[in-house]
Amino acid sequence: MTPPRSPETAADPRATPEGRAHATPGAPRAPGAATRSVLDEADRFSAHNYKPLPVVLESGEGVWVRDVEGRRYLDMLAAYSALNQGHRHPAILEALQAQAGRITLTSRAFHNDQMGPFLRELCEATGFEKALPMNTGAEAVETAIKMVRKWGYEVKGVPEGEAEIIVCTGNFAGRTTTIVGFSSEEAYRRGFGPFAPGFRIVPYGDAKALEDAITPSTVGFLVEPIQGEGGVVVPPDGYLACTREICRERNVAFMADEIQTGLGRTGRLFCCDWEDVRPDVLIVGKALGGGVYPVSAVLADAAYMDVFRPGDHGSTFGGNPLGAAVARASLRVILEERLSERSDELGSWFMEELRAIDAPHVAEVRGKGLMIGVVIRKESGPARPFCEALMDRGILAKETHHQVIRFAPPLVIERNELETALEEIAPVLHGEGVRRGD
Ligand code: IF1
Repeated sequence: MTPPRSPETAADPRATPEGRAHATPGAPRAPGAATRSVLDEADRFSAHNYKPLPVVLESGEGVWVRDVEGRRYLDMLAAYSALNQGHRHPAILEALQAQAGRITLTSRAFHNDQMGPFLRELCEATGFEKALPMNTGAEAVETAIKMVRKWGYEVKGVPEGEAEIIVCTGNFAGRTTTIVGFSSEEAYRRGFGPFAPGFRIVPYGDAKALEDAITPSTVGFLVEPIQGEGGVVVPPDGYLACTREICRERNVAFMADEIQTGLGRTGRLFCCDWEDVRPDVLIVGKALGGGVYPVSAVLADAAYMDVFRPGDHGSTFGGNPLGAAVARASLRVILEERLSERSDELGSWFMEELRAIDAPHVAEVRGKGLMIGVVIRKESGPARPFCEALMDRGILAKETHHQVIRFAPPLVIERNELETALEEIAPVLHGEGVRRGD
């Protein structure tokens, strides 16, 4: 792949002449000495809770990253949609640096001059009356669970301690023990019990199953509009609108986890917008922090949010001025650079191009906007070796759920960069350089 000469490449003598991560695609590339030493260090000192691709990144700009060997890669994962604005967006870095020069953390024992404007802008952008700022996605999901349970007891009249929240098979909402407790994935649960009660699992995409599962104790339905970790699973058309109506009829809070699908990823500001669905509770994170700082939030109208009283809930860093300043810039970039529209236009075109490859190893190409999953046929083996072959060709992507290659680049990507990506993706989907049986 000969990526366009960016100022960074031109200025950087280490860029390999052809810009490709590997001169001869397909030949397995042994990690260089610099890579090897970092991998060994991580192996020795880090918990082994991940199996990353054997690439060590040291710099990034926009959609391009560079490893410690000087090789350039196109980032087609965007930190699982936390980098919708691309690596080191100048406006976001500027906000970070300017706020770092003023004040970074106050705790919520005092006010600061960034949180109020941040939450106002976030409420204006999403159409909700109130927001509660947190840090990670899991913390925001836990916050939403606490809010909806308390709403159930104080407003809906569910007997204390009996609240139930319905979730879906294939859900992924974070790694805390409450959240993995309602995962349908054994690998996320094994060894971490006992788990919190009060959750019920129904098949994803089946509105009738939800309707049948609701009881007088049901206070909420927590759902991802598209399941990311579940394998980029798009529910049937109308599923969100139908389940939203069921929740309205049964006085159950419709809680949309848009931590990954939100902020432009699927071609609308929020994935729920595709079906004109306004959730009762909107959970956001990842790209809200612009790829430089963890920022998440729960949005809802006062009817829900006002169940929180001073001292009920919080966190050391939630609503801190540095994160708030970064989030204000991150949101501004998404809106002003029309990232949702870009995701829609480029994503539709890119998905069609991926389908047109018509590769023997591909069972399906699915997704919305620039949230795309390429499903590898079972008989072709797992998706991981395909991701390793893509890495050898300068494309960074990651498998999810064994068979799916996830393509979710920063939404600032240009069409010509996707065209160069396709030049490398096509041969790999035809099996070139894919080492099976590893
Ligand atoms: C990991 C997965 C993606 C999320 C949704 C809440 C959270 C996530 C829909 C929690 C986080 C991350 C977590 C990260 C990898 C990544 C991931 F593969 F794990 F499942 F994106 F699909 N809701 N997803 O996707 O947000 O607490 O992480 O800020 O844990 O490996 P978080």
